[in-house]
Amino acid sequence: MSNRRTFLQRAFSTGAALCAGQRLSAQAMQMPMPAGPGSPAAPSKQPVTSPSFPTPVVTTEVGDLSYTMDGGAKVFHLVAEVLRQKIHPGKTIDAWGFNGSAPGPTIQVNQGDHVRVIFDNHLPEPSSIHWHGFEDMVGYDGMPGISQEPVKPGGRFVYEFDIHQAGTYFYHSHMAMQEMTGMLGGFIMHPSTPYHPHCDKDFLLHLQEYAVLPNNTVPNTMNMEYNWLLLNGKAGPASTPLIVRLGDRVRLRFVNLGMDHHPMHLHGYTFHVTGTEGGRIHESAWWPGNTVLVGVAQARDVEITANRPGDWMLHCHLPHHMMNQMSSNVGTMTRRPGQPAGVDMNTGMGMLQGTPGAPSGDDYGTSLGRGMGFGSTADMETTNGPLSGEKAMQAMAGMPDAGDIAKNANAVPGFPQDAYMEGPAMAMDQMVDKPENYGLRPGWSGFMMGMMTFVRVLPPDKYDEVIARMKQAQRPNDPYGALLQRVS
Ligand SMILES: [Cu+2]
Repeated sequence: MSNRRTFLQRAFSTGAALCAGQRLSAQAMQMPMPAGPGSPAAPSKQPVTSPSFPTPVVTTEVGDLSYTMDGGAKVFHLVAEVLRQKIHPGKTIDAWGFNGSAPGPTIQVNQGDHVRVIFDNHLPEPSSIHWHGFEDMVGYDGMPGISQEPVKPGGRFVYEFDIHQAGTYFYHSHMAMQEMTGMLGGFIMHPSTPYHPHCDKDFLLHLQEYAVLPNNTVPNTMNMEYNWLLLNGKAGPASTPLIVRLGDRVRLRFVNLGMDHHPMHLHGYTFHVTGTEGGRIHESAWWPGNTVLVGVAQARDVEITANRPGDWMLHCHLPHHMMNQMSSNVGTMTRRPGQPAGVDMNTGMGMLQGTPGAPSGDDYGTSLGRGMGFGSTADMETTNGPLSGEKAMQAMAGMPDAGDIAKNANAVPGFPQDAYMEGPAMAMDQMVDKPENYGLRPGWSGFMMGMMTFVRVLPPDKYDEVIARMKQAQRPNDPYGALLQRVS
């Protein structure tokens, strides 16, 4: 898991860790990494990893960026770098992000703080960081070639802010393609006068999409057909549920720095939209809903009182954003008896001769790449996926079996509607096991994909059990850490 590395890197923001980070990136790029000229070094004091806020914001998967104090300034050390990240049990990608993760770790400060961000560029090309929505000096706006020199590979730039705003803000590379491969992160400004009513839980969710075709690991930033939809860098069911105690008041902060707009839908509740990327909305202007459209470059804060127990789904409601590894198919969606499995590019798609009926014809298109590597590859009736196999079904407790498919399913135009699957989706409860999933209905993971997770509103006994397991896990730099410290 890349998280392990993330945790280790984030555990230190001292000079030693800086050297280690430079070594890593230098190896990856096979080039020397000069130190940035004319910039202050990171203060070598103890990092503050769990600052005190009335309600700390939890960013599942990525956690927070620690800081050190230098006089009255909170000093954050933000490192842009290339990284590998597991976004799903079956998919690891090469992303660009910050301090070991994409999105980068969340920065949390208080209104009134003086903040310094030391930005080091460990990418193989220039970059700079834009502080989205900050009302501050243009010199720190992060526009490469406009407000500052682009930060060259191995270079450094130091940003300074007096935080007078409050709300859900974010940072990102202002090189558009860098942003699309993961270079973004949250920046929470806690208000000096706490919001009313008080929220017991506060979560930040980055809405992201990547186009990473099968057998590829590098997000194609020019492709506009996205097939991986993520919350905080994970696709369902690998996303981490939001753990809430029955009765808690809960704030969800959605941040969208992608190419698509996302209508985020919460089951079982009517929420109120209480904030935007411009900060808090006056209570008289809150509006109710159960779906909030989070447009590109926008933030939306919503709040509920979690008074209805259950594992409630929270997801983008665009149908294609509730799936994983979507990719355009050719031909009909299922094979018929007599069609071979696993035909080559030419026969299947007619890449060269264009026959028969190819590239998008019904004759062979659906066989393309679908050979499972065992048994006869001809005359098999719809055994494309592993799900028709008895053994596969036995391994997935709680999943419906192949008997759920009508006998004549293959004669029905349009079957199946889950591309590459001829039956229910695959459950992988064990592969995505974590304390936050404890007690979910067996087989749940077969029904959760893409930009999707749960708000788990747990009665006290179940809540205590899950929290105990989360504590027991003792995960280094646990994104839930600040919250776990507060609950007995
Ligand atoms: Cu969406």
